[in-house]
Amino acid sequence: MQTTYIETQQISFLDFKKTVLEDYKLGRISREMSLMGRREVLTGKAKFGIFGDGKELPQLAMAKVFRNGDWRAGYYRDQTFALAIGALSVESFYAQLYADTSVEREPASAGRQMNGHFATRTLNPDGTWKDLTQIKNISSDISPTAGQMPRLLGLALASKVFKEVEFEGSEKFSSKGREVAFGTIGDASTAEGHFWESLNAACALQVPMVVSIWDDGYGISVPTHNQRAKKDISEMLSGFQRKQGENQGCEIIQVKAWDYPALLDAYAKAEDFARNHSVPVVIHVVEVTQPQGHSTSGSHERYKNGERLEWESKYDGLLKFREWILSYSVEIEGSEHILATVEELDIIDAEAKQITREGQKKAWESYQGAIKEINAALLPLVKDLAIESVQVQKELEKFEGLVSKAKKDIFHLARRALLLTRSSSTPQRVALEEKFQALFAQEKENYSSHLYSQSSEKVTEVKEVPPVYSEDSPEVDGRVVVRNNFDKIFEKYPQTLVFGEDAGNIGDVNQGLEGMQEKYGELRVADTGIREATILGQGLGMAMRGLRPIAEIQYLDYILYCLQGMSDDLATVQYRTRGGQKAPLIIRTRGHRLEGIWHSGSPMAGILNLSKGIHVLVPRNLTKAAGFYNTMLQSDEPALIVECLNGYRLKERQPENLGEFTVPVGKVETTREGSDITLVTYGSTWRLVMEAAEALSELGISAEVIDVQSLIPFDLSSDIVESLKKTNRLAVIDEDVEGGTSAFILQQVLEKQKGFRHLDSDPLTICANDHRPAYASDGDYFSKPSVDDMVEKIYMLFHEVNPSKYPAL
Ligand SMILES: Cc1ncc(C[n+]2csc(CCOP(=O)(O)OP(=O)(O)O)c2C)c(N)n1
Ligand SMILES: [Mg+2]
Repeated sequence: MQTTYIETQQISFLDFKKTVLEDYKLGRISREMSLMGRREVLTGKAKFGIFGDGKELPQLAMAKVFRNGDWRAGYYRDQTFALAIGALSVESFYAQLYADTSVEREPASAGRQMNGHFATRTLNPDGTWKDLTQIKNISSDISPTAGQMPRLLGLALASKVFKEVEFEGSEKFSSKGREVAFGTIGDASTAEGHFWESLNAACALQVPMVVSIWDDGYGISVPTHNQRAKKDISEMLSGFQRKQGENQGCEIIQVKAWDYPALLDAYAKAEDFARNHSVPVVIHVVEVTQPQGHSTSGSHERYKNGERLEWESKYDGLLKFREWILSYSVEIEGSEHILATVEELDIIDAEAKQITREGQKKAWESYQGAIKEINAALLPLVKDLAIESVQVQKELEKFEGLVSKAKKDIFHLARRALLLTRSSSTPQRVALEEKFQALFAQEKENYSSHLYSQSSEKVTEVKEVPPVYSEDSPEVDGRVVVRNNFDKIFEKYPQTLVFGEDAGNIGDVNQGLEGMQEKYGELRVADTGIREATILGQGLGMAMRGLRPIAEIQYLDYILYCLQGMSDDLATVQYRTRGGQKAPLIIRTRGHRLEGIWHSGSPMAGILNLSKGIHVLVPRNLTKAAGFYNTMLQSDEPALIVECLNGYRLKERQPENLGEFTVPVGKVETTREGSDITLVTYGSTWRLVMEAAEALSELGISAEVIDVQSLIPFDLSSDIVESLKKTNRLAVIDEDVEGGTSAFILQQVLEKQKGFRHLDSDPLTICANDHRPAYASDGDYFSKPSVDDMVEKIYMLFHEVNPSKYPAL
């Protein structure tokens, strides 16, 4: 038996005994939480439960080496770890199981996430950063399996960056890069590409990352030998093993989930590799059990045979731990010392049960208490109304017949009562209406706040600083404007760094970063492998740790590789923690029309729809793009900035105040005034629309052109409808497919801004064909809206209105 860790601790026997028994107790509490958790779901008090039973021991060992300032990116099995580092209590565990919306009682997600989705709050209530070096940090979990891995890479890489980068306030984020990022993943989830991509990148970058694989042999019902090339993931990973003298690869440690001393040893070794040598480590924890099966959704007896079930009960980690404690004895100065007797452990077991029961009861009472408060506020008012309405009385009876009452039931009752008494204006109804509105607004906040930042650094608070031009402002290629602006950015903000495929040495494929690596070094201006999902994760993790990364995705067409992470992880960071965490990552990419199927796509609607929570900015030229970077760097929010792929060689006047001027988000720009029709567009198509407007003017049609610039947020001051009030006609021109971004723009303008009230003609959309854009200039002409298409379609709108003035084409 390996006992190196224990031996090297050089603590007194009494302290050792205390630690072991505390671990045993915490393990037992965690197990009771799982057992009782399942019962809470099966008796209908909670909707769904997923627990960490069987995984207690390795998590206790992991917690031992997890220090203040460290980070975890893991998944739903880690309740024991979260308990052990003080990020979870019995009460907060059950508060999450019940979906309690109180931040105090359920700090991980305020009731927004299923149970088992852990997080610590890295932000103060006003959205400013806490001192992250003084706390143990859990980046908020997400449900998509392996989705935590790209973020883990970024969390680990940040330590490496902080070894060299310092800036005002950086001491709140890192103690000179000494922090380790710990990851956890299930065995079956190692079949996901994200796992391999992240591990590959970590091994290439040599980051302080320790990934634990909880190998319980199953992914829900599917045994892992059906999921992988080889049954043994350690064997598969052996090619990643670091070789003596090489600065690549990782260490792989295999350890049994029920072997307490070996686990302590494994984690101590792993910590040393990662913290002291910046070497990534995989800990393959084998012989893990799952006493209650996967989740409350099913029973594992359906897919595990008798032999497996018997083995699992024999090799239960806590049972083995108990056996080990009871068998441990050591001779000190002639007398034998033991850790505990059976009776002592039985007492601990009973205490664990008691503590769990009490915590669960308290959590339930608090959760119910909040609902009862709403009931107490609304029910008497509904009862008052029931006196004047038989129908309300009936609704009330239905409500009172419900076995359990959730918030939605009382709100439904109040809304029904208000609806049924709509023609009454008695003081009773007024009282109910007022109370209902106030409480409903509170619940809206509970369930819908923090999709975007609510801090004083939210992007809409950034001051607009127009670009300044002088007579000497040079006309340069667009790429030079953005490059020179990046130069100012890197100078001004030491916490910024950019990375992507070809972003370093050659200064990106369009030289928008030319010379920046030479000037700012390979850490801040870096090349990466071709691995968009982890480029995104790299940025996300670093942004969570106070850096200001700019993750470059080489072309918009390839953003689909990281759209999962954008959508599931980045876009939801603030929302899923109810403002407890943030990741102000900027994603830089270039796209829209150029050449060929995968170099001129503009799938903006797909991106928009999947990324609510991330600002989506579509500047028409590189000066505007530069201004957006300057804006976003002053805010604490994430954004996607799509540069125009065909704009790098077009001439632009370079502003004098590079690095300073800002382009406000959510503000449209009218780039041509007109009186007959409003043409709304964005990005690369804008130049063609301007050409079309010129051609239309020759046909006697005066077109106003509006560049949206910012799709999310969209026209915050409703300027487009103001234009419609004047022109009474609307065309949206967009190189996305039909019903794509143009549909979004129409919904915003017609419905939200009530633009339909001002239209004298049908609204028109001019979009790309549904197929991908064909190659070369002719492919573009026939696939995307051309100036000819625009002129003809818009002209025909006027023909419909006045055929004699505008004869048919
Ligand atoms: C991307 C994705 N696919 C499918 C699921 C549904 N799902 C949830 S857990 C799970 C099994 C995961 O097994 P494993 O990684 O071994 O972890 P374990 O639950 O065994 O600890 C699956 C398929 C998911 N959450 N995410
Ligand atoms: Mg598994």
